[in-house]
Amino acid sequence: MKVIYSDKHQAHQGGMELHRGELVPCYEMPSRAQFMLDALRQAGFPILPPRDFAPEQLERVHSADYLQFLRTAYSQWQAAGKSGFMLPSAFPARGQRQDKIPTGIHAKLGYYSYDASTPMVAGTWQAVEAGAHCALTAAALVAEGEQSAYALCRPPGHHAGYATFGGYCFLNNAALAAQYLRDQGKRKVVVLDVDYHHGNGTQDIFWQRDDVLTISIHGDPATEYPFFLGYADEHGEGAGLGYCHNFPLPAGTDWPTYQQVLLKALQLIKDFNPDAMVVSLGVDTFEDDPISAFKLKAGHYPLLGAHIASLGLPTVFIQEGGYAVAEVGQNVAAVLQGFEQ
Ligand code: Q9C
Ligand code: ZN
Repeated sequence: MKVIYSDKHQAHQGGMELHRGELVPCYEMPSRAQFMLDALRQAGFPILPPRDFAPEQLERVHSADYLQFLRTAYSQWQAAGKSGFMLPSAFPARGQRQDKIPTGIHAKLGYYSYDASTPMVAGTWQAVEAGAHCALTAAALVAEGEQSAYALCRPPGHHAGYATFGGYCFLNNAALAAQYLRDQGKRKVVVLDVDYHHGNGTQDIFWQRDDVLTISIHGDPATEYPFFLGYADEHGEGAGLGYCHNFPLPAGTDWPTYQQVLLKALQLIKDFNPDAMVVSLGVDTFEDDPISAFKLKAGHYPLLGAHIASLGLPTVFIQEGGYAVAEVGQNVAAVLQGFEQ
């Protein structure tokens, strides 16, 4: 399968994040993409650049005012006389107004976000837009008839909601890919999220829809990011009721348990009978991931790929998390190789 990659991701280098209440160097760093690119190239996958897409393509899953904010946020920060990375620090909470957009950039950051783990810098928009174009290109290839494609997106996307950033994510690359497949005539699309963290942004975007099924297997939000979504009793709303499924799993989850749950998820997908699939592929389920608590080993990733392939669906893989920097490349390549066998 083709790998879509742009080196524009390098322009996004956050500096520091607030992680579990402590300011630490960003886990989501450029070398992640370099390790993935090296491993995929070595495994023989062809590497292609993204195509260009109209700006309106992003409005299919994000609000216009949010996109305008992302495009201009850093220049607003500079106009306020500030430099370096910027982090939100005040958020609208219970009992406060959700309908007022403050004027200062420091406050706008909080309006459009829900954590302080997602810094922005001067090159963030450039990187994020290129990543979204990688996802859309992979979706276009599959819409045009390829059985699969992989987008090496960095930063990741599945925590980005309709009008919110967080969890290192700004544009929801998986949602953009799923919507693109819908727009190109695939009638039903499933997004299967196997990143360690709940795909809250994807769930948010498709919450009221019955044409895109969202399924996420992840660390229990009672103890794991994003903490405030991803429980098993969330199933969608309105027309979307029944088209969302969450499988929160405890710390220490190993392959036998994971596989059992994966098989349940695959059965739900078969019952839905989609025309195409998007996989939010995080490899932070790895035993040595520094911010996660599952126990998958390198040898399990080809099995994960093979299970996904067993559905026989046209499939777009979108890169999400994975922070054991030296191993992410091998693990991602292993999933794709397992899928192709
Ligand atoms: N107190 C992805 O894997 N941790 N994102 C922040 C906040 C954020 C992970 C902790 C982890 C986000 C795509
Ligand atoms: Zn993750």
